[in-house]
Amino acid sequence: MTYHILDAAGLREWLAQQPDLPERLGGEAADWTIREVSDGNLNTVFLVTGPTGALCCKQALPHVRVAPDWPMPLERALYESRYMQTVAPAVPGLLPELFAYDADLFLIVMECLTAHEVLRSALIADRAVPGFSAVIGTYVAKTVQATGWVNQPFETGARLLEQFSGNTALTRITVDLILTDPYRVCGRNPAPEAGLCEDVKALQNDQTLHLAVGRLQERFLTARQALLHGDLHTGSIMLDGSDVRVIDGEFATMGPVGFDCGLYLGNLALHLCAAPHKAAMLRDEMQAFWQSFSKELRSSLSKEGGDLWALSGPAARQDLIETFLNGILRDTAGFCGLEMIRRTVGFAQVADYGLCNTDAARLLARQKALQIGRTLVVQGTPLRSFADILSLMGL
Ligand code: SR1
Ligand code: MG
Repeated sequence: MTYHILDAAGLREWLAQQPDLPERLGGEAADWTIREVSDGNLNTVFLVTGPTGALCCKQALPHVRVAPDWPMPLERALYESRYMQTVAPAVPGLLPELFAYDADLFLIVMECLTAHEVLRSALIADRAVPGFSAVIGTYVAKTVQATGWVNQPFETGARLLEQFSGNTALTRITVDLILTDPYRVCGRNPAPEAGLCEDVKALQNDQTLHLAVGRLQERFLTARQALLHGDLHTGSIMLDGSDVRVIDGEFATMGPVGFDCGLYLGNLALHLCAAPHKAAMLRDEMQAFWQSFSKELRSSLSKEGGDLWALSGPAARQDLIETFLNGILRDTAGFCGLEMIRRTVGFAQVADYGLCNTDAARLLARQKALQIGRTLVVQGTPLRSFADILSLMGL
């Protein structure tokens, strides 16, 4: 079948012709309810419900869904399905199950997380059950163990580089939207609210900041430490009580581990700026993230398996581990800061600011995010522990 954009009728027809999928739904094609629930910036998503089961169907469009005049290659669906297949064995139960991928329609069919809610929405509505960040910390560490150079033979990394380095269209989005646009005059940046104009100008003229952003650009594009999710914000995570799932791995690429950590923490920190009364809960979540991430990673890095560090005995290996973790800590702070800044002044802003009741409160929240973001990117003094990141956030 040649590529065409599916509507509910087209999807019903396609599903009915598939070998196993109709069985999951039960009944006849006419019995299935199909509902479009597209919510993200890029793709269309349908939930299909039948008498005995449900499916989530996600199709790539030839353009950005929320900006139809912005063309976008379809292959992102291929990379998302590849990411799911690559990391699923390492993080069982933490991703939706992948049922099918259609290479002509650029269509992913996966487990329907009917009872789950997007973490960002759950946070905004005060419905998120604390404890989710520890799961995400473990998730990131386990994906590093499965795809990084310390625990796997170098051939694994070489294969992953080959499989994901073609994901240039989405890497381009990251390079532009996170690492460049917020710091220059750019038509994609929405006009800032009146009170924020001076702050935006300051971002464009801040040479010290630009130098630090340059270091992070270099880290993102040249440090191929492990396979990243690449867009691990609170909109890419779903919760049902303590059942936590990571979705939307279409930005997957080999990169610095601190990128995934930083994006996740940056979105919690943005929520904090918009809802400062939740500081204690968010501080606990951030700490739980880092604790579970670093504990799991230390434990896997202590084991041999890759070609890296193979010559070092236990004591020397501990030194290597701590140096490696300190590098991740530094990157985490930097990417966290970049995420806070781009989600405040760039193309893809966050709904969390809607929690502010007045224009003045929202302006203050945005200014706070920019100030913390800058501090995390520039990092005046060397960071030694996660407590240093919390302290740069004023926590
Ligand atoms: C054009 S895509 C804009 C943003 O949405 C995605 O979720 C990524 O975060 C990307 O930067
Ligand atoms: Mg997404």
